[in-house]
Amino acid sequence: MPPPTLLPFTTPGISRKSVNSSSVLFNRPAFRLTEKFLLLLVFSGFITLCFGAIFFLPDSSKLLSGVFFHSQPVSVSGSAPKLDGRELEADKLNRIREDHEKALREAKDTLHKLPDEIKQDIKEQKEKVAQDSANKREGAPRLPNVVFRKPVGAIGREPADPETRDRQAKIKEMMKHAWENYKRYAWGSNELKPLSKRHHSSSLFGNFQGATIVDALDTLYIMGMHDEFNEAKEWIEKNLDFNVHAEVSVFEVTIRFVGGLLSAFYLSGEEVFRAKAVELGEKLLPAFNTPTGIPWALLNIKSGIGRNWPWASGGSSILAEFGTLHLEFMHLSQLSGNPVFAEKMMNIRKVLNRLDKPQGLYPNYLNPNSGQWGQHHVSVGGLGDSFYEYLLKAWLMSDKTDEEARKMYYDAVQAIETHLIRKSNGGLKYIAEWKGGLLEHKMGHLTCFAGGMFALGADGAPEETSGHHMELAAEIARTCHESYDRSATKLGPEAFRFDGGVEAIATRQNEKYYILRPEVIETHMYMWRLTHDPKYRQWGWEAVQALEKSCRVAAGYSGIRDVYSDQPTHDDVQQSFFLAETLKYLYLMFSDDDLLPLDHWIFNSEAHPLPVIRKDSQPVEKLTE
Ligand code: DMJ
Repeated sequence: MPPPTLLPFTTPGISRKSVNSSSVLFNRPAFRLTEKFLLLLVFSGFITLCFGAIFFLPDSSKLLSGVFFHSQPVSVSGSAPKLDGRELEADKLNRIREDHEKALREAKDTLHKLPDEIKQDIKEQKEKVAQDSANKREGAPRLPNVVFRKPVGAIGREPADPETRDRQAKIKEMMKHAWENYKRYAWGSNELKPLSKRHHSSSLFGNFQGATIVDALDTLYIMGMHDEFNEAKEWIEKNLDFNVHAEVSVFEVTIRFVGGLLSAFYLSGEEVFRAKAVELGEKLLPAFNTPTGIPWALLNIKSGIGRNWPWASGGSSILAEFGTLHLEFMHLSQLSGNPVFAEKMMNIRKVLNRLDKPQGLYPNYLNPNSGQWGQHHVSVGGLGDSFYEYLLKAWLMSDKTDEEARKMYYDAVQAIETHLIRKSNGGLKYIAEWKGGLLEHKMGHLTCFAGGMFALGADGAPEETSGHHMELAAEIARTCHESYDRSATKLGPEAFRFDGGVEAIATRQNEKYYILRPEVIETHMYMWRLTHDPKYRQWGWEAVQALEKSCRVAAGYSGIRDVYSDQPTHDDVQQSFFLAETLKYLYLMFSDDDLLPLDHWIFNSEAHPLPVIRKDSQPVEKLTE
């Protein structure tokens, strides 16, 4: 047998450095068992002596802090006098005493608290821990803590009046029909084809999935459809993925996905919605990498490369698209603590304010490279609409502090009234479109949102014009109702005209369709809330009956191709905005005013409610480590 070596053979993966000295010592043949035992006794005696000495020292606190924790004396300012040994010791003892006293005080406070307050404290602590761990999840953005406050008017009561109650219940049943069929036939995809009973994909969302789920979240919540809300949340947690090769519409993704997620967060306080909204917001930021900061319309989410719609005048960005991000982006800054989102918005403002406006009007096209207007087309409908809406709502959402937005809104309305608003021979007021100085006497279904906007803005209108704004709102609401009432289906066309002897009627075949759009109902909802004139509820109810008659099919709701036909054919698409907007506005119309009260919530362009950011609010704490 070979004699044992001083160093044992190393095994693979164990370096020489890792071989510990005791194995060296105890493998030497020179030590027998008794000698090893003696050595052990000596060692342990020595160690006991050392530790004993520590405990018998006079000031153990000094030793612990000075030796183990290496604490330095804290100086309040650079000029503080240096403390000698005794003073240092006293200083430390003082601090220990203060800590003890503080702990005692907190314990006393806790004892004085009511059980509910203690429960609330525990809940807040738990939420903080959950939030910290959610923040640390891989891939999730690092987010500061937010103080989540119980949302105002997120849950409504049943209306007292039996007829209103029944009507509200009917609208909830419509939501169930739309949701359950989407779930059965198109779950996880963007939209439902209710006749083909399969999914519908739209290029607006690229490879993003689940548009209907995200768009419907807040409607499910306010209708008290909690099981459905939770299954939607679960899908979002597991499947909503923005790491895909996808060219998306920056505007559509912002109003539907970011807006839907933000509202779901503000209503439910569920952290997943905030994290997803901010993650998506960050992915949209490369769209602003243009010479002017006016964002591209389309963005490849993976590569960060943007471009504009090929049909848009000379490579321009669209007013209603880059002008309809403000509400969501302000809230992204609010919830992430990152000012970059708000900065992008204020830059858009700056570019717009530097430009001359023809007759005070904003053309629909703006080139993001040159910062110059494209074609001088002006519209309060498609391509322009929600830009004006967001000026007013930016002011309202800022707790009426954003004076610049306020001025821009009322100035724009004045120019619109002077140059675009006309009255038909039959006495209907309408908003025409303006093309290089010439009026086109057509009004889009999209333009009908303006009635609600004028009503919402009436209260803050300058120089006692609030009555005038309200009248204008009522006239637009009436005209838009006429466009419904003059059709066979009692639903309105995509666009209606006031020329060639007609009023409020579509004359072109390709303008006769109705795709479940909300704008007319949206205006009726605002008019009801702000005037309580029962005719608006009546008009809303007529729309419910018309939807049931012409758009409801066995597997959901579909748009129709011709509102003037007794037996319209279906387009086979259940748009996500039908669940986000049309059904939500109808439900609100048949609810009490304290469900999502208008002085607290601002609806984004997709009807997703966002809270007013109060002057004194401080929702984000410092970043958690
Ligand atoms: C919605 O997606 C939004 O309201 C948008 O601002 C314009 N149109 C559709 C619904 O018609």
